[in-house]
Amino acid sequence: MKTVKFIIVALLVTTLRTNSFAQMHDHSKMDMSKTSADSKMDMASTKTETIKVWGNCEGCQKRIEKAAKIDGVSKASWDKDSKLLTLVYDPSKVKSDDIQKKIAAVGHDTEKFKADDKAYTKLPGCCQYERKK
Ligand SMILES: [Cu+2]
Repeated sequence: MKTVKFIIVALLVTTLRTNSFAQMHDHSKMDMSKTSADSKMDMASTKTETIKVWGNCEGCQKRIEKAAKIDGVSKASWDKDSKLLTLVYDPSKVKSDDIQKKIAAVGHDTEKFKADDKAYTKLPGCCQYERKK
């Protein structure tokens, strides 16, 4: 009788262990699928926008892109020929206006905001683009 009891207990313990391992596996699978679902949601919630930003040269490009890359902005790329800034950002974290204000603060006019006068006059000569009225 003792042996039979021992076997039953041993079987129970083994079964319980297997179950808990299986559960752990399930949890990790669940977490992984949740993470990938979340990143898919992030992809879906980004917005791409092109705005005009006044400037002249490569120095302007660096300044504009640096100023635009605030929290929530995943891409900022300005073209000195077309004067167009392509932004990819998360509209739940940051607004286009906020990004444009940052660019205006470093001395560059945008579609919506006029550059800070002091910042503009401090720009290197090559960067002093013709300002809009
Ligand atoms: Cu410049």
